[in-house]
Amino acid sequence: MTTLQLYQLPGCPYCAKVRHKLDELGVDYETHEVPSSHADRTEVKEISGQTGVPVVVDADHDVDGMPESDDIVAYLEETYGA
Ligand SMILES: N[C@@H](CCC(=O)N[C@@H](CS)C(=O)NCC(=O)O)C(=O)O
Repeated sequence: MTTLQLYQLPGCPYCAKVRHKLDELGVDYETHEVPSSHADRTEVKEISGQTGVPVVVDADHDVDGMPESDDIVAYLEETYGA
């Protein structure tokens, strides 16, 4: 089983929303802090096609770079909810 990866920034409310959902659902995850400069967010751009965070990679479910916190929360509920 591969650990879910969360690309995020400290102080980002959208990222906090996703972390709270992950904690609520008891999903293990690793965080990756992206650079504050958009120009330097090459990794997150490569995996998701854009530079905003949060972005989730969940290899076990073939999710290789999902942006948009609302979409991520819906995905987490659908995949890991009761
Ligand atoms: N609608 C997005 C907004 C995300 C957002 O604005 N994230 C900020 C950090 S708190 C960011 O990365 N902004 C840069 C950008 O949107 O490219 C979501 O809900 O995920």
